[in-house]
Amino acid sequence: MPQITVIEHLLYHQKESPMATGRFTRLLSEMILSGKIINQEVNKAGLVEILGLTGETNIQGEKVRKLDEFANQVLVHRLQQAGVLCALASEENADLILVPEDCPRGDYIIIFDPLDGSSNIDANVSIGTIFSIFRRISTGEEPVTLNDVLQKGARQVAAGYIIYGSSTMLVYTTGNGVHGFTLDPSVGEFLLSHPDIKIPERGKIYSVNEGYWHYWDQATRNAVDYFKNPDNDSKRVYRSRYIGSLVADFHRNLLYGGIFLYPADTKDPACSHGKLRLMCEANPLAMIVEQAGGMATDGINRILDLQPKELHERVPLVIGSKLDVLQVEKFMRAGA
Ligand code: AHM
Ligand code: MG
Repeated sequence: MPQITVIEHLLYHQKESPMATGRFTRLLSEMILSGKIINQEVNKAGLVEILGLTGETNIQGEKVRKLDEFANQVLVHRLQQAGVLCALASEENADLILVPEDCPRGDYIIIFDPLDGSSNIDANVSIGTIFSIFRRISTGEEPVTLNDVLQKGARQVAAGYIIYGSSTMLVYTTGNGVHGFTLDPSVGEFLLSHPDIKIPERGKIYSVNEGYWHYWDQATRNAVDYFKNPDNDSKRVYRSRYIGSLVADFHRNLLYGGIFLYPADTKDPACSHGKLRLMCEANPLAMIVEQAGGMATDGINRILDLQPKELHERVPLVIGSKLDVLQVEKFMRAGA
């Protein structure tokens, strides 16, 4: 396979993708550079004890920041100077971030989780940056409002993630298939390694935190039970795999086929609609999985059709191979 970088790939497919404009290319370039910067810091995570604890000044006289704060600062700083955004929203910031009037601005809005799964950092587990891109609804003359941002996921113009794992990968879609690029550290470029990713129609993996079993409703328990003994057919076996890092669990299931569930539960009133966020986690992964031939629902409804009411709204997430997601839907409808 010839070595093709992300930007070359985007430009090459310019004719097919309305997103391959110079402006979008600029935005993606900033995302790529941010990802490389975050990657460098993530690779040093185990050295924090040696170089200094978070909040302290390290041996080089630099203030040591928590990695998720660091990732957030890098993304906000780099993306807002791309000149193509009017607003940004991050899982780490309560409110919308408007691009200052004295900065060049554009029509795009980006919503991101800067470092998903960051509670796993100390155990050297894969973590990731997830992003979702929209075009504002109002015209560029008017000030951006939350209404410009609270759009259904179906209106996303692009979505992707960077996974910091055994290798670092960028996976993204502009609505024209899903493509994966692996960072070659020797040249510092993301090179096309997984063109046109398709998720198997039925998977062999189910991923859910079964420690919450007692906090689920009966329909959810029935759905998860199914994967332990599918169709009462002892020959078909699902494997249980749960990392507890959404990007890593999703990425594995995307490549191998499988289903990830984070249902609603009663363990925490804040999670009565699940733990994951609609706008910065569920929507972008839902766009990716659909582009790869899979499905994403809240158990019953398509994620991309949900109208967000607030920026940090949470949603139950059932995502992965189509037949597995449909199977869960049957149990959820029966129990509704
Ligand atoms: P975070 O955005 O604070 O990192 O939380 C989201 C993470 C996901 O990566 C993962 O799927 C989930 O939390 C795991 O939660 P739990 O430990 O409840 O299973
Ligand atoms: Mg997260």
